[in-house]
Order: sequence, then structure tokens, then C-alpha cells
Amino acid sequence: MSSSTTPKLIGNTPLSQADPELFDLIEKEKERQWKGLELIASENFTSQAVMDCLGSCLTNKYSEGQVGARYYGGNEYIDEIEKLCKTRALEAFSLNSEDWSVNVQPYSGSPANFAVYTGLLQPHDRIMGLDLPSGGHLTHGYYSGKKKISATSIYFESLPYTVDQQGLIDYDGLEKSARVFRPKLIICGGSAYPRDWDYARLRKIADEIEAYLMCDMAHYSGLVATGEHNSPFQYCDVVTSTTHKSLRGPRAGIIFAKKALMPKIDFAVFPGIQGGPHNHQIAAIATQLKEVKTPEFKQYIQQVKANAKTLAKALIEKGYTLATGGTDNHLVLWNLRPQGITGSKMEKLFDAVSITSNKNSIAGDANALSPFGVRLGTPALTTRGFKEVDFEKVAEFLHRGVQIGLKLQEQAVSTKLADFLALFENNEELTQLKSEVESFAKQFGIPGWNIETQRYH
Ligand code: DSN
Repeated sequence: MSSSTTPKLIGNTPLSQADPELFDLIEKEKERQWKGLELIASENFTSQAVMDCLGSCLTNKYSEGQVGARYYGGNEYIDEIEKLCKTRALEAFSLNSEDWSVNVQPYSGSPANFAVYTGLLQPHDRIMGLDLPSGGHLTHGYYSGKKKISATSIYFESLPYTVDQQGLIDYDGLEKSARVFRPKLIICGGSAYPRDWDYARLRKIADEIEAYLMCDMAHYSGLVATGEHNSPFQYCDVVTSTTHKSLRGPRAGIIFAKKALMPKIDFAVFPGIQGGPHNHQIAAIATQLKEVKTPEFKQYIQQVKANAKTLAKALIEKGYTLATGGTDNHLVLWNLRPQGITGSKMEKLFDAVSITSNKNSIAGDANALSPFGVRLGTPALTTRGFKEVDFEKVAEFLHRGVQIGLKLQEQAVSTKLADFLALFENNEELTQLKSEVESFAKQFGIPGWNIETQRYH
């Protein structure tokens, strides 16, 4: 075909030309990720290989159903990809395919959890999960005093268990409540819990009341896969996870279940809750699970833990208090109640100096909207190559941030957040701290980022 007769291809223009406005916003976000210190415990920087899958032609394909049993044609390669992903998922967690099945289709962690509940429970069946202010997740049944917040608490009857004053899971309290409430499902795993879990104890409680035991290991699945955290698989009936946190894969979800339970869960994922699987995500999970099996990934996770311990120790040495007094995993729950400044104020101040963190409830907080905790995690910066010595520097930046925050709080005309924020403008100490944070962070790359050109390659 001569060029004069070649039809013009629709949609063949790169984003930079097709939509410069959006392209520019993405460039700005890339730069933000590179020049700041990312301490949100659930975030990470995924690999170029994962990005390649996410930006691939797999996003074009519909494939409702299971491998080998799809509703549409043209799925011969999609079947191979999903099969590969499932095999690698079982291998990554050393699971025997005689006992365990896996569904890799959930779009993310929340739909994965809801699919488990939909598959195994009837509406209004009872569930018990760790309370959100105690470090649990919204989807584990959260409701406030005034309102049912998570759909999990709308469709099921939820009674939370909590942590004690030290921040440790109150297993005795859970056992006592479970004997009275008799839930059909007990959920373990959390989003802001810095210690490991006693799965044997949870299994004993679940067995006594004939409940299912489910673990949502989203935060620490990278630690479980590498043997750096207790494995929930020995004791649980179902284990769910996201794949983008410590596992460092794409934004997606995954469900493991004992073989007999999986048909009901598969049916809940599709056609119950979702439509066509996101095949680009499934391919990206597959390639990440290949990486998870490497010695380098195990070293990465060991460094994540060592960095979290260093951060915890450095903060304690500066006189701070941590929930549970330290950490066994990838996160630190920093209690600023003794200093008298809220996590809400400090989250904003850290943002202003290019340190990203999040406010978090601490045991004993009266106001969930204005808690005294800050959650800090090490997975993202460890991916950028941070070692123990770098986290000592991070602790120093955090400490300087709190000192500035306390000064500004003194100067503010009221205790309101807005009056605190008003003092950020043109504050020289904040400007200086931001500049030092960025100079420090910019020495470290992020996957796919070319430090020389300051662009993704
Ligand atoms: N948003 C996640 C977290 O930060 O823990 C959980 O879904």
C-alpha cells in the first residue's frame, strides 16, 4: 500500500502531543514522586516491567469468566497470561495447588475483600475485624457511632475488636466478644499495625465458634512471601492481598482460598461484583510475582524491615513515643500525643516540606478526625535504595518538622487546623527544610527514572 493510500490510524498520537495539558500534569506528579520522601506505608515504586504490562495492549481485551471458560472469543493469550499469574501466585507463597486456589481478577483490595464476604456469607451474617482506629481497614466492617461507613457494615453485622493501650491486639477481648457475638467470619490483618499476628490463637477462637478465618495481608504480603513475617496460610481459610504495597506490583487485588471455598468466591468476583478482568493488571501481577521469588526481593524486604527498625530507634532516641514501642514490620506508628500536636497538623506540615505521610488514629484518641498519630512506612524509600543511615537522616528531618510545628502551633491564633496552615506561607524554616529534604531525596532514583535527564526513559 503506498503512503498516499495508507489510512490514517486513529489514536496513534503520543500523549505529549495528543493531550499536552494532561501530559504536563503527569510529568509534575513524576517529579513530585522523585524529589520528595514517600513515607506512606501502603505506597511503593513499581518496576519498569510492571509499568510495561500496565501500559500494554492487554487493556483492550474483554475476558469475563475463568481460564478456559470465557464468555468472549480471542482469549487464547489472555488465558495463558492468567494461568501463568495463578501458578506464580501459588509459588510465591509456597502453596500446594491440591489445597489452595487463587483468584487474580480483583481490581484491588477492597473489591477482593467484598467478594470474599459475598461468596461466603449471607446478608446480615456477622463479622469481626480489627477496628479502623485500632489499625484495621475500612472494609473489615467499619462504622462510626453515627453512621455505617463501609458497605461491609451496611450489608453485614459487624462488631470490631481493638488494640489495648500499648497498641497490641487485644486477643482476650476478641475471644470474649466472639463467644457472645458468634461471628461467621473473623478477619485479621491490618493497615496500621506495626507487629506480627498470632494466627494460631485466632484459629483457636474461630474453631471454637465455627467461624471462617480470613487474613487481609495487603500491607505485609511482601514480608509473608519472603518468610519475613508469620505466614497466615497455615491457619486461615482465606487470605487476600493487594499487590501494590510491600509486594511492589501493580495496583490490583488477589484472593487465596482453600480449594473447597473457591467456587463460591470465584462466582462472587464474577459475575457477582465485577465485569471483565483487567488483563493488563493481571499480567503486571504475574511479572511482579516472578521478581518476588528472587533473592534480590528477599534482600529488599529485609532492608525494608531493617529501615523501619532504624527509623523507630532514631525517633525513640529523640524522645518520641511509638505505638507498641517499636516495629516488627515495614511501618511505625508515631504517637505525637505527648508532644501535644495532632497527626492532622503534622501531615500537612510534612506535605509542605515534601515529606509524604498520613495522620492515623492512636489507641486512646477521642477524635478520629483529628488523631495524634502519624503512620510512617519504609517500602517506598527502600525501593529507592535507602539504607539505615539514610533513615537516620529521615528521622532528623521528621524531628525538625515537629519542632517547627510546635513553634507554629504556639503562634497560631487558635487551635484550628486552618489557623495553623495560615502560618506556612513564607515561613523561612519550612522553606529551608523543604530545600534540604528535596536535595537529599533527589540523590536517589526511582525505577524507570533517569536521574541525568530527570525524565522517565
Ligand atoms: N489505603 C490503604 C492504606 O493506606 O493502608 C489501605 O487500603
